[in-house]
Amino acid sequence: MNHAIPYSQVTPKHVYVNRRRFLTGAAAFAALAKASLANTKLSGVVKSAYNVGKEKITPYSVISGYNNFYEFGTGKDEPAKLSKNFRTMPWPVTLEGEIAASKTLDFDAILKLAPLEERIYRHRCVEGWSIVVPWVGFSLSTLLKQVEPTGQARFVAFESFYDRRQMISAREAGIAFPYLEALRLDEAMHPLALLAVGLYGETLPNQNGAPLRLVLPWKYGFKSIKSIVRIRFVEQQPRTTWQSEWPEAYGFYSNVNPQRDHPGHSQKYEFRLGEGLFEQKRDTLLFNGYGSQVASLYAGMDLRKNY
Ligand SMILES: Nc1nc2c(c(=O)[nH]1)N[C@H]1C(S)=C(S)[C@@H](COP(=O)(O)O)O[C@H]1N2
Ligand SMILES: [Mo]
Repeated sequence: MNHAIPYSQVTPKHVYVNRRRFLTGAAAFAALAKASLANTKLSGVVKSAYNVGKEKITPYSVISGYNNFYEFGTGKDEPAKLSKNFRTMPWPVTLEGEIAASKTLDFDAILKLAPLEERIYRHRCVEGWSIVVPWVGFSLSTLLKQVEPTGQARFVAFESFYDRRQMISAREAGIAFPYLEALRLDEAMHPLALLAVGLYGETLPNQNGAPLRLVLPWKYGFKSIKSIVRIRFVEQQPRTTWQSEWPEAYGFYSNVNPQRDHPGHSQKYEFRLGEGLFEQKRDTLLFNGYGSQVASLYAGMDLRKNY
């Protein structure tokens, strides 16, 4: 476990110091004026048992500079630039559907539901790159337990925020908005499924899905939906964005599986970003290496059919 590595060891010192902003004085005023709490230090973050082993944490500049967030552009460098003025305050999240009573919680209330944990997770994008991220958050189950599902609830559907005035059009992005994702209820309740509110000890940068997003480290990156505003408990398996766009390439489960290739990308290998000239080609692992924790969710299922 390498959670004790100080960030100052993985980020050049000047970057590390400059990024620090505290919610006091001028910074608080600036945050309010921007209507965003991005890059604000999170206090009381505790260590978690859910950490990858000896792998190096990817530098902050890579995690926050090379993104997929189509609502803010399809180029990897675009989300960081185009999301600068994204308004994430206030941020109500609605839970609805097959539950005893709908409930809306603001981001501030969600932050107080449980102690914030740092969890260092591997992330594998279907495009063939991977990163190691020190997320901050708590299990998604903590939020889902705020409501009482009915006997019909079998899946949980997630919807991202979408506002044409702040984001690009579906036509420009080439996919429909709002971005939709979904999980089986038992997957959503698995403790590894993370509701992330920060990284590197601070609130999420807008480009990484501020103010809150999912992180499902055993699945391909696109399942980890960003900037969530609606969570719906349903009986039938919901349609998801990428499955609707290209069903042969993107299945409902999308568990990382080196034996099941995407038509356009091999899933056998990956390149770890941020390793400079010596970026290593690595073998991709089944369930992205989280099999001992999650494989039982899929016992008896043919993983090549249920991709
Ligand atoms: N709303 C929304 N969520 C999204 C995406 C997106 O385009 N829109 N891209 C997905 C993809 S393909 C990946 S790899 C991850 C990237 O997360 P990161 O930029 O924080 O590394 O976000 C996922 N969540
Ligand atoms: Mo991705």
